[in-house]
Amino acid sequence: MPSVPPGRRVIITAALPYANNDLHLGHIASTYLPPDILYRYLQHGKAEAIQICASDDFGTPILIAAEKAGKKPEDYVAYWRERFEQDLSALGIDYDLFYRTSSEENVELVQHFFKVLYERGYIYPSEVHQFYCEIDKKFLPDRYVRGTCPYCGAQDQYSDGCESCGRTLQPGQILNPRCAICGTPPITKASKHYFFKLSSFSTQLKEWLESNKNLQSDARNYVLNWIKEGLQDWDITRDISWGVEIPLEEAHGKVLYGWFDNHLCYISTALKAAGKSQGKDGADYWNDATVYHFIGKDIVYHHYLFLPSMRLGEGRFKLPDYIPTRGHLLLQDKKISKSRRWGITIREYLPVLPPDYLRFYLTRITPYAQTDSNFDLEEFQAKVNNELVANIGNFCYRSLVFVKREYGLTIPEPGEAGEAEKTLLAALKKAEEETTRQIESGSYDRALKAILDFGTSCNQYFQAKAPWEKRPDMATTIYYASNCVASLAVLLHPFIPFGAEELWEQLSTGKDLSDLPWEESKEQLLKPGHKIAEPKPLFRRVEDADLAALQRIIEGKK
Ligand code: B3M
Ligand code: ZN
Repeated sequence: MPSVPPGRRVIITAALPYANNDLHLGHIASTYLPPDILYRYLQHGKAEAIQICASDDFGTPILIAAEKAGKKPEDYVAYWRERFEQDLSALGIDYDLFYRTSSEENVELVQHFFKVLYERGYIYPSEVHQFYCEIDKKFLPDRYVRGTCPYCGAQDQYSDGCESCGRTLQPGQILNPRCAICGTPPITKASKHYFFKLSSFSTQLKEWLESNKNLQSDARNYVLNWIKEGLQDWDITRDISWGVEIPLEEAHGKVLYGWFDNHLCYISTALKAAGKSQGKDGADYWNDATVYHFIGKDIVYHHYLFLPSMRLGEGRFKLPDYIPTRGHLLLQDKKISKSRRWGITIREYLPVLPPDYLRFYLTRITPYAQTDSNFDLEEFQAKVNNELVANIGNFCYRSLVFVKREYGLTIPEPGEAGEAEKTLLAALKKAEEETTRQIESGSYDRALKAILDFGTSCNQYFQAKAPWEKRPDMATTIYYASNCVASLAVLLHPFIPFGAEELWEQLSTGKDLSDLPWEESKEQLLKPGHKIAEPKPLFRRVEDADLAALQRIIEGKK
């Protein structure tokens, strides 16, 4: 690791995937790829950074799915957690720790939060009426009840939301309720539940939202509106067996709602990854860091209101500095949805094309905003072929082939830099500065664009200097061109790590790419006399047959 500026520590988290489904392209675009770009960039000597994630293990949908699969919930979630790690790692997204909300450490932290909030009066009990099945002898929260949507009349919807019209339903609102396990109509029965007083944090939340200038303004504004309309207290209890047990004698058999425990897993996992306790050293570690929580726009409510309120109530762990929030990814202009059988999972994508192509295209089309992006197969092919393969790939390969053919794989001694070289070096300096500026401000799409523009300058230089004509300054041309290749490897590393590392290998510097300080990307990294390895083409084109394969994946689900 290159040395980092003193005191710059960064904790990066990505929203925790529910342990009951494979990750698809949409998850990657909004939630898992952006933090990885930041993480990889910071590792080039910019900060001491850790990146963590975890499986979101608890909740009614997961318990039901486990029951259906005939598995114990513990085994069921372990299966998915392993798949997440495999899929993410295959895309080059690795974590200091990929943990789980059901970990011992998280349960400990969650119960501690409950106790403190309860003692301080931020959690209070209240009697509620719940669906109960007399056949199964069970309370039936959320997805345990199906019925007719009171808004649009769609049948066979879960009691917490309608998949047909997209509305959220409150307990008791569903019409013609039936138990999802046995099909009989449930009765209602009283149960003691615990509520979190979200309303008492309105003023503090408002102050934080207004003073934290790092938050995106679109999210900030509509969260401020929710506060203006008045915040509802949250029912944080579930009458099921799978969850963090409520640490009170009289609450025996009840567990906490998943959204009470899951975001605390950011803290418990980061502390575990850093080897800190949940006591003072852990709190100091957390509070000394710049904290990023990357999310998709559908969980804004939880991250801008629920999460900060709980932290404010407990008081020891600071609020996030950044909550980078991105919109949905559409696929061929349609919403990705498992129930509507529309989408491509990572597992389905990977046998077809390299991970870098997906990273490249998703970064290109995903802005730092809540607007939705669209994965368009033809645009994907065109962007990869024109911008990555033709622009970047060809320039690198052509330059290194000259080093091989004309100089026996040895970087030649350059002559004096002329106008063309000065223009090229100015373009490189600009690219490094612009990429840095855009990454630091969250716009990874623009950062990548700045590198591509530099790639265009490199190609123009090469064309203009026409080394194949063997002019007297050919050595100068090849020296500067191959040094630009080295710079590109560093600059592209956060975005397309596989290609960047392969390129770096070809340059045979003997150093780890991640060990290179970021700023050095604007220097001449290859000295005259340095010997490179055998050049190879970095990328292959996306063929029509590849698109057809992706198309078949989509069609195959219908
Ligand atoms: N498990 C996934 C979602 O709602 C949810 C995120 C938890 S982050 C603490 O998209
Ligand atoms: Zn409906």
